[in-house]
Amino acid sequence: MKIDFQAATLGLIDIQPTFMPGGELPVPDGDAIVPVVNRLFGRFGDAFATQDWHAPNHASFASAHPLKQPYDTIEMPYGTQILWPDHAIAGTPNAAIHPAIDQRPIEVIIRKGFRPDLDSYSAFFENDRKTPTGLEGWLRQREIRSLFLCGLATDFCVAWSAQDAARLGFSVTIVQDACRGIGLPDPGGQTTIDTARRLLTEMDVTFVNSDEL
Ligand code: VGL
Ligand code: ZN
Repeated sequence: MKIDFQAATLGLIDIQPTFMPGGELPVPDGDAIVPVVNRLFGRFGDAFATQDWHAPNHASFASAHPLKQPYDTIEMPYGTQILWPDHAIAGTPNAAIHPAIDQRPIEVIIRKGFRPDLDSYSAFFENDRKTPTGLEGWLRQREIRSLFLCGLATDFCVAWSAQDAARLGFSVTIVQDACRGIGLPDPGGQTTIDTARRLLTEMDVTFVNSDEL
């Protein structure tokens, strides 16, 4: 694959133990991406990372809503919100970037979801799709035009980040063997992973394997 590595950066989305087996919101096989991501650093000049970073009692937690169970939905002022098990509690060890990730190449870390009443899947905007995280400014000032995304989960934070990046005019590639998804059921026997992939492909987001880079 021909890549202008000068203008490309690797984005690590929510590679936190809270989203891995043994964590609070485990993504199946989520820990398998750690060595793949470490190998990818060698190919890119720059890297950023995000961390999901919630207060206890965050509005996206089912436990914050009487009578609600994880994976139920509620209507928030900004739209429908899936309710999750408590996860990514700011400052806890499971909310850290996974300790086996080589952090030397990571130049900036964006934390998201820290407003108690507003969730944030995307690295660019909170779930109202308006409140910016500041990542766009960092990328533009660094003259980065092309993003390669990896992390957890493919169908939520990676997918929403890829969608926003494509809308903002960045060229977006998802390194699929460096991602894992949650896979909630979607209509038509599909999962949220299938739906995300279809939507992103329609938006010209490319999917590759790490050995193609
Ligand atoms: C995520 C659900 C809730 C993710 C974060 O990182 O994909 N998913 N919070
Ligand atoms: Zn979260």
